[in-house]
Amino acid sequence: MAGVDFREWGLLASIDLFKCNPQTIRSKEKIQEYVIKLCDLIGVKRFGETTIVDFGQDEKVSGFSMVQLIETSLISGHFANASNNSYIDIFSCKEYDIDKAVDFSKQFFEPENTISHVVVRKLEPVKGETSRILENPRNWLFENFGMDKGRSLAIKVNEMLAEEKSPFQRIGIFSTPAFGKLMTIDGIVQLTEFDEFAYHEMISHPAINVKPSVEKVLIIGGGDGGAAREVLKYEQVKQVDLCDIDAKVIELSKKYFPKLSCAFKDKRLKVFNEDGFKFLDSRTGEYDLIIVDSTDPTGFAENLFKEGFFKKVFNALKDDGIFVNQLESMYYNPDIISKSVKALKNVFPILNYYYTLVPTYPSGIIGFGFASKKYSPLTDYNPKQANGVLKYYNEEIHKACFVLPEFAKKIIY
Ligand code: SPD
Repeated sequence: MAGVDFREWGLLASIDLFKCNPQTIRSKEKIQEYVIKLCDLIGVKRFGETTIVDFGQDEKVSGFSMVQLIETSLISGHFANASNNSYIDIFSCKEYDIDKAVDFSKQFFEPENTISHVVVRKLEPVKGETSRILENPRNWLFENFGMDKGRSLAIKVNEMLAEEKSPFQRIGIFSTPAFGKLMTIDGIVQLTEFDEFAYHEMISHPAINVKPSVEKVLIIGGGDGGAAREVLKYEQVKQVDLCDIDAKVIELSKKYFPKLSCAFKDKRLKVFNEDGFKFLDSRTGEYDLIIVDSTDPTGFAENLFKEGFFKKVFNALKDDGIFVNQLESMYYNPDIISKSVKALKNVFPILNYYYTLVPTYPSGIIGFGFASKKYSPLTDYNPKQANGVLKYYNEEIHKACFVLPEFAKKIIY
């Protein structure tokens, strides 16, 4: 009977080092020094001389290749002059410390980015069986939101439809067998056709169904158009300003996500490709509702989670205005949530937190801050008719989504 055997007999580390120090990778002496020091550090014995050869003059292929036999197998390396990338493989049937090898390689070649893949070789398969273990399966997209803690989200991909680098971020569009088309920003899943409704309905409808009148709305971020589509389902909404710094997101959404980007055809929508911070500077007491539909708080989005920004939002809202912002997973981001909630409470008199279920986000759950100058989402429920069918939001959800488990209450209240 085939089973799982955890006995291991060999370790292969493939270390990819991107944009290394050009002088180091072009020096035969330095590569030799690297091999000697590496072997000493991880306790493997060199067997014979190091072979280091240059692959020719043509810059496209030129660069050193290196092979060093060791008593327990071999180490090889390829150093590409055209890209300044290095690709190192260390295979040994004697165990060694992979972290030490990776850290030393980074320190020696000074790359901008590093990826390491580790393959653990195990016992031979049961006689007559061919066993194939995919350690890093191809065509899977991994959102590594905590690899160090043993967490990752994997989604199988059919093909990459687009990858664009804007001045602000890297945007990817993929087709997937399970979730339809999918958008990433800097490797973070933003939305899929399968479950975007659960996010976009919930970032929009609860606030509109609390404040008696919502005519003017500002969306910061949200360049895919999903939140705008939801807000525009209400006839009472007369104007939606959408301020997304990155025109590329809008362009790609229009091309690949027609059901999201239909909002851009609505005459009530005005688009501003500006920095949300600066945009707010010139707005006072204007909006009934401000929504921040941002990516996670890394890079320039980080400021959207801080008190200085919340003060500007407060100032741009009418006296009875409401602010809703994307506020992460109560399971995986308690620190971000508690810091932002604290800052929101310093600015707004009423603060609640609610959530929705989105299977393609880490932990399958994502929350929102509901900060308000006057109305409470719990006691001022004021239902309104939205045009078109809603797939997630209804009266029961409105009442239930603000009810939090004990551990989340401790983070928020
Ligand atoms: N962890 C990812 C959170 C992404 C939130 N924003 C998504 C944008 C969809 N309009």
